[in-house]
Amino acid sequence: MIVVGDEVRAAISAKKAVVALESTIFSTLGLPAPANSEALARCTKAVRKAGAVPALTAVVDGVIWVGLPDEMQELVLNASVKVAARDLGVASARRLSAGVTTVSASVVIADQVGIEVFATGGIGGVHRDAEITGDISADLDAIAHHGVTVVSAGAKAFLDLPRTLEYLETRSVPVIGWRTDHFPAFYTQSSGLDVPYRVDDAKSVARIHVARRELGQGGTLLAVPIPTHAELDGQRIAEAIEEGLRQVDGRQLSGPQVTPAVLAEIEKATGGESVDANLALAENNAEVAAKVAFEIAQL
Ligand code: PSU
Ligand code: MN
Repeated sequence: MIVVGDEVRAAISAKKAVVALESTIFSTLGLPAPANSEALARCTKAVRKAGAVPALTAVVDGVIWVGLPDEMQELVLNASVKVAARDLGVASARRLSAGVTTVSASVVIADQVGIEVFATGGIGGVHRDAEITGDISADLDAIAHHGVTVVSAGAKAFLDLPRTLEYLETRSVPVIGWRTDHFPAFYTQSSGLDVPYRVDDAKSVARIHVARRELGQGGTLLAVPIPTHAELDGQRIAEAIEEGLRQVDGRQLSGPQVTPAVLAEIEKATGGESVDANLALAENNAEVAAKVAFEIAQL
């Protein structure tokens, strides 16, 4: 069962701006405590400040929440069961006590209740050894399939970014650079790869979103570079990623375990700098998403 929180339900019926948020990033699978609760507070505040209503998604006692009530947020911060799109139905039917939603699950939920904009830090993508492991995040297909504009700082930098862009092209997802011609690399502003489209204001994103909605096409990826003041040194983060991947490589991890393990190792290798960067970019994405949602609501 999907339950829409009161404030979110009112906003949807009044056609006001709403921004869906995933919860994996706010659990310890995404960020270490207490940075996870700080991230949640900063993102929800940023959405409100820009004139939209935040709608946090999560599973609690089998209920798929969108607009999780504040008093239940503690459950999300402590949860360690990752719920992707494939897991949603099972989590609901089996009354999972507490589960955190990924991008793929959140996009499914948002679409189902009529929320058209979603924000996160970085989406999942094609992993670097995908030709061997077959590991391609379900986030990509979920975005392709659901008419939600997803705002992120590109895809996580430890992924295979060129292949991630190729895959998005194959699935007809337009990747739009927010005030940039380059695909961001999460911790740094540019991966050096070109994006097919650039926009410089929220209204332009809203127009593209609405045009795709009229066509009955799927989602759009708005790629927002990390703010300049929070950007990490490219060389240093590249080394930390190599180190993180090496650490995880020997552990025979697969499926949903891979991403949280790599994130934790990168955090270690950067001495926590990656966490500060993650907070800053997630907050910035939430703000941009709210502006886009606001403009969509005007059209
Ligand atoms: N962004 C972060 N940290 C995270 C994630 C995103 O900064 O933990 C999560 C998101 O929930 C995303 C998921 O949907 O990782 C992708 O996991 P996988 O690679 O297993 O598809
Ligand atoms: Mn995977």
